[in-house]
Amino acid sequence: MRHFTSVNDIGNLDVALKEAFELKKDVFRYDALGKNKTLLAIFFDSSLRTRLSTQKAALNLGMNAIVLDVNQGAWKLETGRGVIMDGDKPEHILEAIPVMGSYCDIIGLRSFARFENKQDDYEEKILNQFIQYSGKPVFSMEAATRHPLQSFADLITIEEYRKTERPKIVLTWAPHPRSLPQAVPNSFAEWINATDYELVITHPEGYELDKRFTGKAKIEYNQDKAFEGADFIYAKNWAAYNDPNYGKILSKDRAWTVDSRKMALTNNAYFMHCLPVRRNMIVTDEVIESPQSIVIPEAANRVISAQVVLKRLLTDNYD
Ligand code: AN0
Ligand code: CP
Repeated sequence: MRHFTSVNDIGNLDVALKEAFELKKDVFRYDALGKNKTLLAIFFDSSLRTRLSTQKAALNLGMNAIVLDVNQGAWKLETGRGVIMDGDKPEHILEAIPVMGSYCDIIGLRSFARFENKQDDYEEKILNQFIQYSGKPVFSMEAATRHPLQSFADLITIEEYRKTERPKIVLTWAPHPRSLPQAVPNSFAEWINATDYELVITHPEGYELDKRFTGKAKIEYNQDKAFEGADFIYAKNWAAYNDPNYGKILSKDRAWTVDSRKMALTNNAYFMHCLPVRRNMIVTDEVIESPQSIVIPEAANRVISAQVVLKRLLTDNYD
């Protein structure tokens, strides 16, 4: 594996999951693998879990980890070529990327969709510039269209909790006051579609996701109907994808908030969310605090998904 940006880079999922569970049993087993190797984790956007779990994964493998918050203390970066740089951005990303690459062995990048230009977002312009110009293996810590470390951790968690061979997994839209990217739901759908599990996606009309990600999933506009018989409820807000509403909020309807009445329609489903979550917008206090809520073990598995990915990047590029 040279770079990690989607489920396609991880190869056979059963093998990857087996590796994850082996690592989870003994996280320090490969603590010599990363000796004298440096991870540079670059954040264009805020993070709690990704920032900590990725550093912890690197430390477990014996790596050094350095972190850059681009918008706090670094120079503001121009991204467009041909721009006359007489504004507020003193540095161009085309110099910054190879400079950052020269200080490390592996780069982790967080750069959300900007919702300014759909094509730039969906072509992963920033992530691909890092791949092209850094000279180093790059992995996504949530890019414009995907959050693969999250989805991998989600799948590890589903494997730990599922009671049936082929669980019914429901991805439900829920309301939020701000425009959020489609990366988490896109990526979740893509990873679940790589298994043979049943995936149902429910959202208000107008919130359809890109079919390249939702693939064979069933779309159900009636949330109650979608919840019937579900084994896992995965809640997430996202902004509209379809033109002319790309990046817009079409609804803040709290009738879509996940509550106990809706959870009672399920097959005693587990509740999942990638976090951070806005209580009583996405999910009620009662549901997120219930014994069926597995958001904390889900977040804990972020160390494991990051560690599998870093281990493979180290082994395939430096061993
Ligand atoms: C981000 C998102 O929805 O993509 C990060 C989630 C991991 N969430 C927020 O910005 C609240
Ligand atoms: N789930 C997740 O990626 O959280 P952070 O945005 O806090 O990293």
